[in-house]
Amino acid sequence: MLKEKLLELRQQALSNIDSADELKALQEAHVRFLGKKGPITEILKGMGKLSKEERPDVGKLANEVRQLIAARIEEKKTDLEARLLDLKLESEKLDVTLPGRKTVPGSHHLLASIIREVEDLFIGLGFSIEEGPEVEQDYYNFEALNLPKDHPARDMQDSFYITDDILMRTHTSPVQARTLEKHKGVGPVKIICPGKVYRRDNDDATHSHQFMQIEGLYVDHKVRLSDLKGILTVFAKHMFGADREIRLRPSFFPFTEPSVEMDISCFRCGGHGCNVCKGTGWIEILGAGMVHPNVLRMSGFDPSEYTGFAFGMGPERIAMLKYGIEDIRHFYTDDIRFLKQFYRA
Ligand code: 2NL
Repeated sequence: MLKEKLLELRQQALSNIDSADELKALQEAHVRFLGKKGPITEILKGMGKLSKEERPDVGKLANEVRQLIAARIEEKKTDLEARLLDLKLESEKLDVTLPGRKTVPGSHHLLASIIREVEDLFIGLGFSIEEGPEVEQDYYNFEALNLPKDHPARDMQDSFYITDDILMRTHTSPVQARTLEKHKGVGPVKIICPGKVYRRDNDDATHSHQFMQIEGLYVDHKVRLSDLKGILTVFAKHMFGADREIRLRPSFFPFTEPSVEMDISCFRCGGHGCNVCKGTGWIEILGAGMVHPNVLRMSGFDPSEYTGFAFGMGPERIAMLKYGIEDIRHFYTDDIRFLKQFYRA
């Protein structure tokens, strides 16, 4: 009886082990057949109840069956482990001879390129770059620039106010006022201030509530309008071609006196008249002037000792003219199809 049971157990166990395709199934077979509560252990425990004749045969067979099952489990385990390792190696195979993934290098934004181009020129002319806060005090944004409290440019309608006397700067001029103040009445001050500025505008093809400005300032003994004219001529030729001419027209800014508007001869038609210059032969580029004595005085410079010129331009306008861009919003919506056209521009 017991012998038959053992032979049957052996049969069951071996077929169980053979069909196991996971280590877990082998473990289960081990517990089930050879565990402390398993059938073979039970038989071996019950040996004492057997007759002397039966005992050696059953004992021998039980031990043989146990050893056979244990050996088969061990064998199958080695086998399974090898197969699992093969699968893992296969799935993690790495072909080091494949070509690498292509990464597309980035490029400066067109406006950054324009600003750098202007900066490079003016650094070459002895100017240095100054930066300042975009969240600015009313004093530096307006007061110090000869824009008194009742000036229309200070209208809530045109500026983003944070508090009654703090706002998003509406131009980069406050950086220049701060720099003048820092120099404590001693020149020269020769700077370029590029940066973001903010105005309350409804965005359209020609308006953006945030845009860029580049301003320049040169304050020293005996700086004259002819110095401004010379510097602007160099600038016009550098940015728009060596055969550009400039002209200055009278204008008005609260912080300069006299004030001028600078035009360049049309880079498209050379001055004969075309659709770029709207038939006039001239294109308006920037505003400028001699620093107002009030501005010098408020920043600690003596206007009887020092004079200076200043100018301000919009990099967007320069880029739009140069590349025929028809909508200012292209600069700020980051459509890759737009940006890609100026790759390394
Ligand atoms: C324009 C005109 C201008 C200035 C900016 C300036 C700054 C100081 C003193 C005097 Cl601290 N002037 N800046 C002067 C004239 C014109 O910008 O149309 N910009 C786009």
